[in-house]
Amino acid sequence: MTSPSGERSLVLIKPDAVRRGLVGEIIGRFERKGLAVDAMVLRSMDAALADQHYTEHVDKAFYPPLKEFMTSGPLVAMVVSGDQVIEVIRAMIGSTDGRKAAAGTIRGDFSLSNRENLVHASDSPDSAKREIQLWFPELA
Ligand code: FUP
Repeated sequence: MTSPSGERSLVLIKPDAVRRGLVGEIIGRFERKGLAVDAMVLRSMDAALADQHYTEHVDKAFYPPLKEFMTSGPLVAMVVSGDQVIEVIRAMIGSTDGRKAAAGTIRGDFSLSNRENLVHASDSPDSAKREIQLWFPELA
């Protein structure tokens, strides 16, 4: 799907970021970069949505504690758009493990965990399409 601002990504500001009061910090980084928020909601992820969202990970050993964490409290789900937004946001978030993520990235600056790493963002146009359909069917 196209957007007036270009490509789109599904972004989740995870329960750890909500608990730690980092929502404004994270959204502020996206805004200051010049990206647009097309849709946003505070909600929780239930078990069924977790299994769908993480369909490629459900059989992995790390999935049960990941599911427990992701369903542990409210998160902020957003559709963010902009020029090459998928690649741009992935660079801003940093590597999966917050202990290894580069300083200056969101995970590098605020996470010390490979699980509680604050943000999810779509990793490809196909993932973005699938994830936006899952979280914001009215926009897909
Ligand atoms: P990323 O694309 O960086 O969010 O990372 P992945 O898609 O590889 O993993 C999705 C989520 O699974 C991560 F954000 C955190 C969790 N995870 C673990 O809990 N343990 C691992 O070893 C790898 C990933």
